[in-house]
Amino acid sequence: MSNHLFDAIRASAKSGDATFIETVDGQRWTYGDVLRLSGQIASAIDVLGVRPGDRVAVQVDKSPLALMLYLACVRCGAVYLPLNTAYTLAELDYFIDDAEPRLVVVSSKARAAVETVVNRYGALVETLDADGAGSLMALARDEPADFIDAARAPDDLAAILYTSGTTGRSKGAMLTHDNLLSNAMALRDCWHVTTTDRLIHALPIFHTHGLFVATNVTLIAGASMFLLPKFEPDEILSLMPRATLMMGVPTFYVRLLQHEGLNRNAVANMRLFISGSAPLLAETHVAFEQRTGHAILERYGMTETNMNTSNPYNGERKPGTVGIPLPGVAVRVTDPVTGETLGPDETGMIEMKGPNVFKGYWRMPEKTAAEFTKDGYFISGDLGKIDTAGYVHIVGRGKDLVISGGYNIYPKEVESEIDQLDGVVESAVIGVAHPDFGEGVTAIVVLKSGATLDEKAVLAALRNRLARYKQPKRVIFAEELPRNTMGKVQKNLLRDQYSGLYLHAS
Ligand code: MLC
Ligand code: AMP
Repeated sequence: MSNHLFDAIRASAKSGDATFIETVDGQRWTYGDVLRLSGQIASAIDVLGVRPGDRVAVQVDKSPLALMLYLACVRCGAVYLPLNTAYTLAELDYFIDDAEPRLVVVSSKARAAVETVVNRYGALVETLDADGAGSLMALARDEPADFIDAARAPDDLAAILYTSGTTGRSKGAMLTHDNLLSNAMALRDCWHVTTTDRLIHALPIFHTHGLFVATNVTLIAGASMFLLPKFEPDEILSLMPRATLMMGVPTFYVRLLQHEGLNRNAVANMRLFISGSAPLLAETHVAFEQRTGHAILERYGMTETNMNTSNPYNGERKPGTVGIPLPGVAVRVTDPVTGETLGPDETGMIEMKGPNVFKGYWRMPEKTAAEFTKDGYFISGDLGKIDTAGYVHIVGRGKDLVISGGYNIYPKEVESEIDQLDGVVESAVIGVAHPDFGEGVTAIVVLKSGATLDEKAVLAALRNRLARYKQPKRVIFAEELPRNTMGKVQKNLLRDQYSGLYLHAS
């Protein structure tokens, strides 16, 4: 029987002895381990009653076994649903309610609290810790490794990744086996990734970047990686002499540039540095090239579409652009009002179509239909242009979204929480230029007369409601919010007014 994504991964794991992962404490996980452990975990999940098409929600710390769990889900036909470890119980509740997973896997320390939420929905709860402790591996260890993979066609779901909504609640982007496989193969070829490559993997594994771009490309190329629990500049510099490749969000590069150890000597063994998930400032690109001799390769993607464009491996990597469409992916810029396709250098809505583009939002057919054009292009919400050489430039966003350190924050979600607080009339949440995170989440709040709320009190009230990265870095009080004649809050004026707020932050 054929399992579209895993068959391809299996084919790349030609030598069982080849390394897939090395951890910072020197432990090595081979491709043979990948087949064995993912098979045992798939058997355990099967015994628990998870059937093809069932969702498996996972909120665990980053570890090699967490990746084996992802692969086990692919093998048994389950739909993998990774959740940011920073999500609070209030946030988790929504995802479990919406996705109705059969199984929820969390860390041992979170089990009791998570069960208070999950028990309401009748899902099973198992635990997995970074060191392999927990109930899931206790079950898996006694299972056979030669699991027979569930048959999965290219169009079957492999994963659901939630992306917050600009209006209303988060939407689950449904990604198929072929969305993931076609994109991993395109990126492997575009970036010339081979078995001799070793990737520095310091990204979280609950988003497209760390899970699909970094991990799937490594697997499909039969390459290896250093799997780090988190971004740590000292550690990354110490690994560079044994690595060839790094993928990161712009904050990684900003922070590496602040490290005095970053120089040509330190990167002598490195072949390629890749950036994405948020805009890389041209000045960061230039500074990095001056210090290291490496032109960072910037690419552009989204949860819904995987990767769409990339600067070339050979050829000019233009700072401030996200490169040209990947093979098989069509990208165009249209007039946001008429929908007409625009010519070179004209700014409009970026739209894309191809095998990378998702199947739709989980149980939201109307929202799905609204995000596609009649001729099947996905409307990205990003504004940009394509220059005469075919390079895509992202010049802004048509959607109200803040990107902080590569994480998306939808202002509406934060505003709704603030507006519920006693004493608040209304609020506007904006992204303000931040030297470390790219944009800093900033709340402008209007209080009722006589209300005594201060910045500390607002932040304290949000602590258990929103993941830490969504919480404002600053809360500013104003008499009123600027509005246009239609009554719409003019966030552009607020962004201008507070543009210098974080200038001296680090
Ligand atoms: C952490 N904090 C953040 C934050 N990350 N605040 C805002 N934005 C962020 N991204 C909080 C911490 O909780 C902490 O709060 C304080 O800010 C400072 O933390 P830190 O120690 O400096 O943060 P650190 O752990 O080093 O994390 C920063 C980071 C991390 C940039 C390394 O956020 C990261 O790995 N980002 C990558 C996100 C990513 O993978 N995105 C891809 C999405 S996929 P306190 O209160 O404790 O001080 C996608 C599609 C595509 O977009 O194209 O790829
Ligand atoms: P997410 O929903 O987390 O997948 O984030 C996707 C969004 O991140 C895109 O719609 C863009 O706005 C942004 N993004 C991703 N890569 C880049 C990039 N290289 N430059 C600018 N913005 C980017």
